Amino acid sequence: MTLKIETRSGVCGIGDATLNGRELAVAAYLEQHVVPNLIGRDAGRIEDTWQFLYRGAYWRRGPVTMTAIAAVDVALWDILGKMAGLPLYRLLGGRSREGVLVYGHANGRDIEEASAEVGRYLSMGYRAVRAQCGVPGVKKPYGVSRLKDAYEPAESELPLETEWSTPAYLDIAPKLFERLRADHGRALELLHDAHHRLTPVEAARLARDLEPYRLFWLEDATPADNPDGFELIRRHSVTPLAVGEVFNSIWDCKRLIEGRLIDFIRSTIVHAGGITHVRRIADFAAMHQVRTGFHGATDLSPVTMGAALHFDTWVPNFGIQEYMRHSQQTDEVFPHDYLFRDGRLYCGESPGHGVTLDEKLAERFPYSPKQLPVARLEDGSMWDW
Ligand code: GCO
Ligand code: MG
Repeated sequence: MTLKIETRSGVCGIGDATLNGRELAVAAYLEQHVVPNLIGRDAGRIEDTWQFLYRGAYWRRGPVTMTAIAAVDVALWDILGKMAGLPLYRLLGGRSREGVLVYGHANGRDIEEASAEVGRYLSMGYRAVRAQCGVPGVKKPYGVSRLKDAYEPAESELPLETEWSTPAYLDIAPKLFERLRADHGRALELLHDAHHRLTPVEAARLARDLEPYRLFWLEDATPADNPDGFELIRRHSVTPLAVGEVFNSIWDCKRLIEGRLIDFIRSTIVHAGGITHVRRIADFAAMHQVRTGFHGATDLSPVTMGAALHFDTWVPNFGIQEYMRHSQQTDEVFPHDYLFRDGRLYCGESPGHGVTLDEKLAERFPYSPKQLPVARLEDGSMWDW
């Protein structure tokens, strides 16, 4: 879902509005409730427009609202860059680093295959890799996909039913990382995503069991709806923790950050109110030694990737950026100037965020609704996917 804003003088900016599996809700929010408020406004009043859309709606926060606001915000920053003739990172305050460390996803049906995939990522030049593997006895566990470069978990019109077994997972996950360190050494950065499936005490146990393998981070170890759970994990382990891809506001992050209950904040531009809001989250995080680690699965569009890379190039407390490769079709619909070299991404120098939209080509790919899977325990109980 992409929003295009055009000024009276003919300058265009684009913003990503993709909320995977709930796309049309954001489209309706934009079309019916936001766009009519934008007509005739000064495109340069980015902060005021943000406050207008946030405070002015009376109903605050939530993924639909904050994704819609993000789309407007990013399109306005893009316009500002084009008007100033400057790349976005320069508007934010200029370069803090040359390139942005990224991680890709290696996954396999078993440990053997996952380790071979990590090797493949290393040979592509990655210095950091997220690793996931199949769980014995579990059909369609999280993170194991047929696609090896992109990652598109929303596969069917109605949610795919998948299975989950926490005991089997807690047994295999440390074995995976033991093997990866044995096969690939200590220099590589390794990451892992538990995708919200553990209780706090189970998460504490996993974080402790993974300590010998020095993870860069363990992500979404337990659902963050209740941030208190992270205190329990912290009491038992020094494995760094990352949280926040499903957050949409600084208020979701506040307790975790100020309590130093996490090490990396994952909330990214498209789902957390755009550059204007994520900048506040990053500054707040910096005060508590928490670094950024933006979500960057392929179900976030190249527009978000472009904007995120400018942000990552500027933000002082940068940690890492997730980077999965979009399909060739997606790359053609969204021409962009960022590039990957030796494990890092480099944003370009074109004005704005450097990503454009080929509207003619986009017409060739009509919307086909897909929802994310759901997960159930062996006895049929609904679980977190
Ligand atoms: C990640 C994420 C994604 C999400 C997906 C949801 O860490 O990359 O967990 O894979 O599951 O983006 O749409
Ligand atoms: Mg994740």
